[in-house]
Amino acid sequence: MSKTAIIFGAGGQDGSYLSELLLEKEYDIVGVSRRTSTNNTERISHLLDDPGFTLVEGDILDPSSINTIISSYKPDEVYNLAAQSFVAVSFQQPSFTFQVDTIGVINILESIRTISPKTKILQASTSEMFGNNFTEENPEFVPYTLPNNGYNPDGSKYKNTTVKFQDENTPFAPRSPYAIAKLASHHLIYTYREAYDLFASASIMFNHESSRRGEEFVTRKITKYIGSLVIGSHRELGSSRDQYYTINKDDEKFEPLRLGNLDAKRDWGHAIDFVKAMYLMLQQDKPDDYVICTGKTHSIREFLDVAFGYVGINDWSDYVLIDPEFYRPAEVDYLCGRANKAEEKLGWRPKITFEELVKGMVESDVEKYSVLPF
Ligand code: NAP
Ligand code: G4F
Repeated sequence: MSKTAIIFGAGGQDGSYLSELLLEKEYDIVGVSRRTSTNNTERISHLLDDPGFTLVEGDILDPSSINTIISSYKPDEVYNLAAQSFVAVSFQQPSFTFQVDTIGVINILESIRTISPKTKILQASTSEMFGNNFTEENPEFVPYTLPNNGYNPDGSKYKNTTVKFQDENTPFAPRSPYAIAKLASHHLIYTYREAYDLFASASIMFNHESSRRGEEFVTRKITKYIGSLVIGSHRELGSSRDQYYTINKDDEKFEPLRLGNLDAKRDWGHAIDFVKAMYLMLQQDKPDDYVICTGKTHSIREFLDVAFGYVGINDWSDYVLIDPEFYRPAEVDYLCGRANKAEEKLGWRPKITFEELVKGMVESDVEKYSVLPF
């Protein structure tokens, strides 16, 4: 018999990929999306006619709508991906962020506890909960943490180097209303697991992106901008990559790309890999929390290098303007996860590399936003 899963936030980036994954696994999916006056189901429009996918309206701020959905379907699994997920907005709308990212989670947990206690739930937690904390290790003592087992190409050992990472044992130190609200729900998941024996797990996810990423996040903001710079491609000529795209050099036509802090570092993976981890977490015998990440970190500058480089622009400084408007009141400077537990217990490893991620996003936005169709 096929399993039933409810996905809150089905219309978001992750919700759309998770829906595709669970459909492949022959689940019956109930995708929950809140009512808005404009279309918020664009990312799942290709799934709406699938007999395995049912779209229902519901808002996690409204307990009665959640109760109705949970009692109608008594699902095997619930994935709560619904959130006000933009850190910058959480500084401007802290109360709303708390409502959705904490009270919304209480509403779902209470509904499961009282109506369908055998339902398993996955909560989307975040690496933002670590703030500026990290764990530091000297690889001389833990040589497997560095490439080549901790040896230099000449056979000598790495010396006086420490590796900095976040894993399940790194203490939390949230630095935004978003991170605090998510940390409260993270603790709620643990509390409901302990107090009521619910199968409640949390994926502590580092940044993950895709061509479906919201356009306000820095990666997509950059690739969308690059897409709009391109006015043609020479795909059919089989040219090398730096001759492949024609860039609009008409300065008057294009505003610069306004960005904030370019020195922050993020561990960026692909959403397709991350939704597999979410699924695996609910297939385990016991509920637990897992860090989900790639283990590699890059600054915004490095993202710019690779993304602009992909369309043949090796110096992006003429295109980018630092605008303090995009600085955050408090920044998270360095995120680089270590997913050893997920690898050991779930058999999960990300497959898509940073370079493949950036390439896919640039190509998709060139198709979407380039000035001339080709
Ligand atoms: P996203 O694209 O912003 O999707 C969030 C979804 O939640 C949207 O479909 C949104 O609907 C929905 N939603 C918001 N408020 C709601 C409400 N009150 N009731 C019902 N639905 C509501 O986020 P994502 O990137 O897919 O991330 C999925 C989850 O993982 C989020 O919880 C996020 O905080 C967490 N997370 C993401 C990352 C990442 O790097 N992507 C990393 C760590 C954790 P609308 O379209 O109507 O707004
Ligand atoms: O792309 P961002 O907005 O993502 P951020 O803040 O890391 O949050 C994302 O990842 C979290 C996991 O760690 C999720 F929980 C959360 O839901 C979301 O998906 O910003 C990334 C970095 C920041 O350091 C920011 O200050 O990019 C920097 N940045 C520099 N200029 C900018 C900009 N960010 C945005 N959005 N826009 C800018 O112009």
